[in-house]
Amino acid sequence: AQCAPRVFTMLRTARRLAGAVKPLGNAPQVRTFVAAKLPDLDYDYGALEPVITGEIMQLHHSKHHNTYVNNFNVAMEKYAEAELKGDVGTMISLQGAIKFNGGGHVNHSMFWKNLAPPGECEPPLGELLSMIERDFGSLDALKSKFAAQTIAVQGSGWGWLGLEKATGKLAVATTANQDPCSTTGLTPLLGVDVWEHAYYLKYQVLVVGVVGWARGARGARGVPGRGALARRGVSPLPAAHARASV
Ligand code: MN3
Repeated sequence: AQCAPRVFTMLRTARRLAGAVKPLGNAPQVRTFVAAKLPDLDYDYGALEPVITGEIMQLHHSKHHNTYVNNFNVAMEKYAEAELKGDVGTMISLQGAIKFNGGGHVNHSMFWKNLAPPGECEPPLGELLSMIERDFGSLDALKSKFAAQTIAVQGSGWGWLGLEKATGKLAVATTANQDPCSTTGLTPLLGVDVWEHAYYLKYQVLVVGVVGWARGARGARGVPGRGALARRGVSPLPAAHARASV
């Protein structure tokens, strides 16, 4: 019974992801959706070197992320067919694939925005820095907490810095597999991929350094206030490196 609300949330998320589900014409109502697409990166594959190699970036984006996108679209098409037929058994059986691949798509779409070339990274400033200092003590304390919790993820998953809407506080969280940050109740600000494919064998240990905050993303008016942060679903605001060390 506990799973039910999650499933519905997941399906709503999946539908949002896939675009509006629009009835076509009058009757019969045919549901369709706009297929998810692999987003372009804001930088070249090699732009994050020497922190992350161009080869890893290319594989991770063009192969792994693209696979999540394709599998998500296939699952959503099957789901729409099953829904039309009232085939509840099939609809239920597809939910795992929708959650995994839809989550993979959402998570990676944000991850690319969280990364920036080394020369374009700056520490957080303004209200965001104030919030970090208020909620964690200091930026270094946030980095330590983030690294400790993220490295402790068993198997594969994600580390998150998110905003707790009810309290307006920042918090660190982790999720397993490709579960999106939204499953923790936090609005994601920054996510770090803790899947082996994110750094491959070249990097034996992932040391999470929440390093940079993209200069360009902060905009002319500086760091957005708490309200602006809270309204962001997938925020391009903070950019971080998952700094990998050999
Ligand atoms: Mn990945």
